[in-house]
Amino acid sequence: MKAVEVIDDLKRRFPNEPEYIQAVEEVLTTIEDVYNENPEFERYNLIDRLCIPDRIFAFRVSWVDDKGKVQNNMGYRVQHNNAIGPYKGGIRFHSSVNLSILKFLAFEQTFKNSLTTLAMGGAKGGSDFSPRGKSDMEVMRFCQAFINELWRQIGPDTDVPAGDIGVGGREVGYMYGQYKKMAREFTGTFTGKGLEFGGSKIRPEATGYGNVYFLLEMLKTRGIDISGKRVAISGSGNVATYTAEKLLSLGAKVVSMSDSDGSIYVPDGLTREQLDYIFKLKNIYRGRIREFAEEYDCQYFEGERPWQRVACEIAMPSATQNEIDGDDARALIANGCIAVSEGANMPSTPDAIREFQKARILYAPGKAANAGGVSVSGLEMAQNSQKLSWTEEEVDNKLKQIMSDIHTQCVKYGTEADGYINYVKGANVAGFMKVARAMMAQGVL
Ligand code: NDP
Ligand code: 2IT
Repeated sequence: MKAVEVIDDLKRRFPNEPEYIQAVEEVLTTIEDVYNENPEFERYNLIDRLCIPDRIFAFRVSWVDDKGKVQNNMGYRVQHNNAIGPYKGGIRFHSSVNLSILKFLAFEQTFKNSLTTLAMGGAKGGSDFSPRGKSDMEVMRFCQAFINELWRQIGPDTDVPAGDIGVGGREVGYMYGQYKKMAREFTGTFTGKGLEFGGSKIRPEATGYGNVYFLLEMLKTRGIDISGKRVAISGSGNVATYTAEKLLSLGAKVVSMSDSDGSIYVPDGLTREQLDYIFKLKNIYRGRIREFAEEYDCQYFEGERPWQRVACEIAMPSATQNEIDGDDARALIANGCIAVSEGANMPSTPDAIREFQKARILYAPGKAANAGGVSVSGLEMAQNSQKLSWTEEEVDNKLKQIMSDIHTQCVKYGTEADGYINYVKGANVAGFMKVARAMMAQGVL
């Protein structure tokens, strides 16, 4: 396999899917050597089968808004690969959602889920519906209409969706409710459910906590203590807020957060009370981060991401894809950044990744660092199958162990001759090998 040839072929076949091609390129260029050491992979044309999703569902979602007007959105589910377990991955509701973005996310999810050590295949779904500015009833009607189309394609051992951007506990609750009504079964077909109906303790916290656990493992390789370190976080949603909470409990300083309108800068670090304010602002009042700046009279950069202006030792991008470009990466490094751990999926552009690796700073890609979320989803599935629920401590301990195991895999497959740990290569090779062996064993499907 020549990575460039496969990528050129995919570009020709899917010319309008830049995010998908970007995600594939990052993986193929790092697994090329390992792939070519196994000639049987090539005989089975494994690479094509691994890059192209097993199947994609696309559908129209029609629903009625509060004014009685009929609205139409697109809905999708990309079932990428189920070689090692049922299709598994979140659902994203955001105006930017399209097939290229969902294909990149489903592709990434396949390798991420492989790294978790649990039995989960890869999938992703979503819609160009934006919950922003919609009433609760509008969100409910949309979720019900979305599931009316999708419910036949999912199930506890077939495909298990969860949250992502724009899909949190409220949306999962509405979708699960409609699924249960249509399928006439009460099973663990969604994760991220409410605690009263099968949700797991620590699932809401898991992506943010897991990212901090992974960061601690990385810092340990260089003997660096987290206490007192300044951390720039982007986003102010699920992943960002629980990342911040865990960091504060460890004595680190969270100096920035953001939303799609702008970012705040708090050089001395957020207090616990200020973080609680952000949590309420985002989850209860569904407000903007600008309101935090007004309330606490701190610096606010309208229309800007945190990276250019903030002095920090650590960056934890937790908003969206391609939110750190080459210039941002250079600014971060110049301002003293020594570690980047990705809460979001593919937040760094290829140029930014090159800068981080060239500077030899600690850099963990999302598929390793943010795998805590889907890992606790896997633990939620296990609890649902057993019809038991585990304690917070049990789940948190398992999460810590999984993040440590993912780190070990990255070190095993990613350590370079000079001792630098290339976490991108480590995560891609480890994730790929498990899926590849399972596909080989199961024949041409
Ligand atoms: P939320 O919807 O809870 O929060 C998203 C945050 O990012 C919001 O602050 C939002 O701002 C901001 N944001 C979203 N899109 C953009 C954009 N295009 N430009 C700038 N800011 C943006 O989502 P999550 O916290 O769940 O997800 C954040 C990231 O983490 C995503 O990349 C997701 O794929 C990834 N992830 C999530 C997991 C989970 O368990 N939830 C697991 C693993 C990864 P605004 O309110 O203005 O839109
Ligand atoms: O990107 C991700 O890993 C998620 N959005 C979580 C997926 C899941 O199934 O919990």
